[in-house]
Amino acid sequence: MSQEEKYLAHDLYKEDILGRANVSDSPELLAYYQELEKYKTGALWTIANKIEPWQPQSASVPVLWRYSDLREHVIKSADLVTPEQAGRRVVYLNNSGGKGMSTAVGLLYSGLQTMQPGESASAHAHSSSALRFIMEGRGAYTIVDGQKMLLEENDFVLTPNGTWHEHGVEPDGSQCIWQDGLDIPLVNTLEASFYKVHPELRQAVTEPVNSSIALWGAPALRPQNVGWDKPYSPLFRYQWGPTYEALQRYASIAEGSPFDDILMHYTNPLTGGHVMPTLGASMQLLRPGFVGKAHRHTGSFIYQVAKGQGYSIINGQRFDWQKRDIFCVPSWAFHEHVNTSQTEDACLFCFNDLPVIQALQLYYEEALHDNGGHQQVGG
Ligand code: 1HN
Repeated sequence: MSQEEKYLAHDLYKEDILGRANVSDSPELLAYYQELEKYKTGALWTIANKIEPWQPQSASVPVLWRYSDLREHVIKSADLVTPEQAGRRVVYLNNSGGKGMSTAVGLLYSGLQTMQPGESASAHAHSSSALRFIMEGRGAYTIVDGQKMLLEENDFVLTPNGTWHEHGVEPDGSQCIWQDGLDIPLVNTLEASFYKVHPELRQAVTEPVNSSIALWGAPALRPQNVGWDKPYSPLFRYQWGPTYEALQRYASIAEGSPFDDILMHYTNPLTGGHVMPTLGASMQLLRPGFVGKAHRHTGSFIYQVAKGQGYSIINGQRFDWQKRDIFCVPSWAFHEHVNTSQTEDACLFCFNDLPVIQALQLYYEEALHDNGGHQQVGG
């Protein structure tokens, strides 16, 4: 039996505290603890069971953020503050389990940002990595290290750590809304955050518009004599059209995963690996009538419904979703997805901390075996 299987086979709910801390308080011990506190120390056995849980204990809870609830509030923010005042005009997702860290789930941040035609927000750079998923509106653009790219619905866009980035909406566009995803809680937890504002507030566009797609966006083709030595993908914009086509082609020949049906990861075209060192992302297609089985794994996941409707059961709670709704799956939470339409595909965009989890050898996964592989709702 591998070490991983041993962990997973362990009966986690057995009242077996043999080998774990089990010390009752006594006046003598309490005095001893107070004594230790004076020297900024403590007795490990008073906290050991808490800091060494049997299995991952997420501080986050499963949440569904309905777009029908959020949209009007996001739009209203444009009447209340300007991008100049706010820096970024964003309504962030606050997972009540996140305890003051402004996390959407685990160590991931997310928010909904809006900009109006003709507005632009100043350029800045930070050690957090960021991504965007475009929800609605015409004419949005992002400039990343001198590369301007135009953004359309369901496009997925990178702003890797350390890059100068700014956003705006062309004067002839419409009010735009997109989802931001960042690793800020992770970088802050690692106490490694730097942030700077561009000395000229706006950066010059030094490359042709959409140049990262022209260079790196062709399937399985690599431009000659173009170098790239950064630790993140040279492709900054992943367009919806080719992504959806790729999923449909894959679906036409594959049985799919019993948990995720047809899932593809956005990759760095040079390495085939994750798009950025700390953030990964995927798009999955649930074919009409797909009923997924339940599994759980480590890592934190934020989903946005890019197309269709259905529901997910997360740790025994059912969340019905439709296009533009956002939901999270905390680490080690059982989850299963269902496309309730018998005729239309459902597509789920997802971003996650898998690059970190995998790099640290912390990925574990298991299927639910009881009850035909499905959770009991409310259980
Ligand atoms: C940021 O840089 C953006 O560039 C959005 O649009 C949200 C939240 C926290 C820190 C930096 C952006 C952010 C952010």
